Amino acid sequence: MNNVIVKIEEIVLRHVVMRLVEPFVTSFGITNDRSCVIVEMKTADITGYGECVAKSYPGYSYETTGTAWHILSDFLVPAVLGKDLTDIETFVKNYSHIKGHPMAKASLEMAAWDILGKSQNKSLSELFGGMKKSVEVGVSVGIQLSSEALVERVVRYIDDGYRRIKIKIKPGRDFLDLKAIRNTFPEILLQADANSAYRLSDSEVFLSMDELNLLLIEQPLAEDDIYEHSFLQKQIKTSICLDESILSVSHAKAALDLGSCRIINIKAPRVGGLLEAVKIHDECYKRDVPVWSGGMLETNIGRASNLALASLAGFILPSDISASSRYYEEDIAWPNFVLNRDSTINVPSEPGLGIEINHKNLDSFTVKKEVFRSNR
Ligand code: OSB
Ligand code: MG
Repeated sequence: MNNVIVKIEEIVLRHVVMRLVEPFVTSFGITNDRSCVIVEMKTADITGYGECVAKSYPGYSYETTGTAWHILSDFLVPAVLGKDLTDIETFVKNYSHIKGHPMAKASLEMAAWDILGKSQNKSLSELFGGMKKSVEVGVSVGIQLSSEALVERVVRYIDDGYRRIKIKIKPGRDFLDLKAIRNTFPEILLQADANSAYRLSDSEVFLSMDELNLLLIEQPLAEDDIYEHSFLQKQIKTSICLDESILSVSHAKAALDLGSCRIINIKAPRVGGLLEAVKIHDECYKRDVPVWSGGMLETNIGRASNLALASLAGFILPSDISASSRYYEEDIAWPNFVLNRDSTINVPSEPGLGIEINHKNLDSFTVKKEVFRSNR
């Protein structure tokens, strides 16, 4: 289908709230119910979906479900409504003058990718040039009540088939938690995520972790401390991986040039969308820097997007993309992603995101809805 002009006729925003199968505790707080904004974008023939991963509370970054709703409804949706969707580069130019708010932007872009894939009869993975049919994954384990409870939780995830464990850490719940897992599982692939809970003056605790044979330590210092991470990386043997600090390909270049990290966690929503995420992948691939896909407790919509991205060749470390059942009892889209016996999850191969909306569940989890129609 060449030169097909697909006008964006209508966009529907939904604020969705879903109960997690168990609370998720990090250094920045506890999540019981996860909020997100679901974007539904319609052309005459095709509907695409996107997920905005901003949560109800600004603990991971400044964006929230509320700010995303504001930025989408007042600025982003009006900037694209009535426009022709020809390719993603042109699509993002419609709102490139709007500063910040990467998660809001990424959700709109995700819906556009879904439409483009469906119109060209190609999966997102095919559009990106992804080679893998399945991707290696692990599980991200929240802070538990005690080290013993943590080990018990990890045992059950390992029984489920996860071969890589990431645990959340914070000051006072770090070395001993990691040591308890290492003692029980001397061989397991193990890593820690601090979500920026430490200062450079805490470097001693990270030095002590050098004996634990960790794959990586994720985002130990503040998100605006790319420079300070370079000093920490010089002091410790374990590789630092940056998450919150990397909002664009230029941040990635700066962090790698400075020696602030040796690994990058790529989350398309954190960097404004899949287009920028692929650019960061390409830059890292060129430099032989390993990347993996992070997660934001997505529904199956965002999970499909993460799997497509992680099918690219440079995603050589296990990603935070767990089976659907690790997150929600009931999801808003099919398929339910399952863990294969080799700790991998299959990449969707159907056109676009490769998912189908469960309208009954979507409606029942929606707490607010607004329809925007083009008058052009
Ligand atoms: O820092 O990687 C993170 C979840 C919410 C916010 C931040 C993070 C996370 C996770 C969960 O670690 C990963 C997942 O979706 O499985
Ligand atoms: Mg992280």
